[in-house]
Amino acid sequence: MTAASKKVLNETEQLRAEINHHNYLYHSLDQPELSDAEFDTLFRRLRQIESEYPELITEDSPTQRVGSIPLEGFTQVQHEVAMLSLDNAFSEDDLRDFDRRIKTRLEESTTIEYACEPKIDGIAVSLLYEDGRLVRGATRGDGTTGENITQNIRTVESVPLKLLGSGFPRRLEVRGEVYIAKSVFQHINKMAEEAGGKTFANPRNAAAGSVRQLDAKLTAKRRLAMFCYSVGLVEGGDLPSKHGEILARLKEWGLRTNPVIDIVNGAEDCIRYYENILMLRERLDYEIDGVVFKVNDMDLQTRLGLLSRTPRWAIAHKFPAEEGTTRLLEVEFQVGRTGAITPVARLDPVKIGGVTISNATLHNMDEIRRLDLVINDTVLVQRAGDVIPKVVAVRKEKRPKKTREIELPEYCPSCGSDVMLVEGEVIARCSGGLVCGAQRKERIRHFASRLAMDIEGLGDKLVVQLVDEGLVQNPADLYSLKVDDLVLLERLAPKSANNLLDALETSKSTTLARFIYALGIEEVGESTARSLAGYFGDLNGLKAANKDTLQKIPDVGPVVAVKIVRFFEQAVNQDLIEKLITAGVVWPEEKIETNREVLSGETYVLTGSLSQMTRNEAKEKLRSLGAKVSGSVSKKTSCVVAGDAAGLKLTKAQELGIPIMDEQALVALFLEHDL
Ligand code: JCF
Repeated sequence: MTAASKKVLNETEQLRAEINHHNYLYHSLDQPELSDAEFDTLFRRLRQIESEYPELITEDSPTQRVGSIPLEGFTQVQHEVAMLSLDNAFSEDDLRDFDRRIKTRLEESTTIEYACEPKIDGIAVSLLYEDGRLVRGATRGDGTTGENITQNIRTVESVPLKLLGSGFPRRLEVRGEVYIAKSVFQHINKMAEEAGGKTFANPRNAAAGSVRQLDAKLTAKRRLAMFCYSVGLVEGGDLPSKHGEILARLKEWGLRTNPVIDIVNGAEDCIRYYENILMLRERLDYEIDGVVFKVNDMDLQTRLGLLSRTPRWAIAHKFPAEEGTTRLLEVEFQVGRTGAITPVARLDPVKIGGVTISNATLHNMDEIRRLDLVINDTVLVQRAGDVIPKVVAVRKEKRPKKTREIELPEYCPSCGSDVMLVEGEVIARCSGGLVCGAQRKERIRHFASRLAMDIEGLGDKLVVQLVDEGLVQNPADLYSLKVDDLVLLERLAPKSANNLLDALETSKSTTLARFIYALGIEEVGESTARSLAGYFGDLNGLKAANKDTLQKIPDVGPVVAVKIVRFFEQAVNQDLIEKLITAGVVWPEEKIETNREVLSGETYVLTGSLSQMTRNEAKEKLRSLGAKVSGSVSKKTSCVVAGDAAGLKLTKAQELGIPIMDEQALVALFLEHDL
């Protein structure tokens, strides 16, 4: 082997600096300037040189993030400056009290300046840099003693192995939160599920597990990220006198800080910040559980000092808890419109995020097995936005002696027909079809619902009564109801009976899309129904379509196509449609969507954030114009729609010379086609 020449040495250093710079642009600033391919080229070149001249490899070379030898265990780390935790505020008043305490203690009557940031729901870690090189990564542990997780921290691409620029203290300890992005978490769980492995209950658990892997190769696969939020030990150098400026300095040195950090004055502005972040929460790709406020002036921080475990100068304003623990009282099985039998948890009522929860979904029997759940278990329940609460974990250590297994019923809890388990599906179904009262009720309820036939006044309770009294067997029977039938029902005044008949009459004039949706074909939701109506223009075309024709429609795949064909093959369904039409259900002829020729055969990619519509709206409209919408840019892409802060995909499109349109142009395109 020849010794590396001066020229090779220069190139190596040049490559490392370039890679570090682009790594920083991509991972810390989220503003990449290179395509993945260009970045890879640099990286591969460096690898090649290093394999030719192994003596040139340094610890902080960007190729050296993943070590090869798994550890036997973690060693301990003594934090030279204790890693504190934060006191919590649970209300606006708690926050005002915090502000008042600070002013009293400082004998200050003027407004206090606060640095505000989202509180990341991850794992607190410490990074130690000596002469700008990462020499140690540690967990917080109990605040005094943590674990040495250097080899795992090195795999985190937003953590620089070497600080950029200059002027950093000789020894600098940076602290922050390591986490897994929501999108990455979903991907990890999906892969684990497909491989039949263990899934994680939430991103935080996944991050905690990843940080404590003995084999850094596994950690690397978890794609951890980090936001830095403060410094600990500082030796041999000075930092600015404001917290916000320190963070800005960290950012210059290549460390990743949160982009929505703000500096505000006084408690009321802190409260406004909290509310803004709460609104932004859903849209962030990482989980947060509140916001943190810190006195911005470091001298004031020093004057305020610390309590035993928490600083007096900072507080976490927590979001209302969205998880709670309670006891599983019973599991009941509900029969849906298409006969799907779903286990539902009946819970000891518990308040979660201000809402009392007494039911939660369990999806299917596989989920119950995965959770290893038995009756009387203590369970962790999660409520996200307005979706149905779900049981996410079992507190095994709290399992009482007296428990009972949860078993799938052999017979339908509604009609007593056999319960079937369809091959390849995890969902159990009642085999009773329209004999099953529960299915009939659900089907009628669906038929009458707002986005279907929109029969006002036909609520759930009334549907139950009508079916139980034998007045209505199928949706078409609704249209033969008479006042005399209705007034016999309990609690239905003559006036309401008349109103219902009027509503039934009104509902007969509908649209083809609503009618198709109301039929309750499995897998045909409201938007698919609209596509079908737009594509065929009339019911006969749809009835006669085979599965190949159906699959030409943008949101119809092979599974849906088969369900549609089967639906129209069945005599009961043909009969139902006939009866409905005879009863007088009509719709205006649908204009066949000529629109779908507009972008037929083209593939669009959306990137960045849109301000005038949601991504889903944009996707749906593009599809209605006949375009395919894809997630990644390739030579086959026809056009990239670049919203705000568009990243890699935009770069890639520019490189490949693919046409790019901005949101304005997209809006114009939609307007042009009445969308
Ligand atoms: O994001 C966080 N979880 C977070 C935790 C942010 C902070 O600024 C913190 C923290 C814990 C302690 N600051 C301290 C002093």
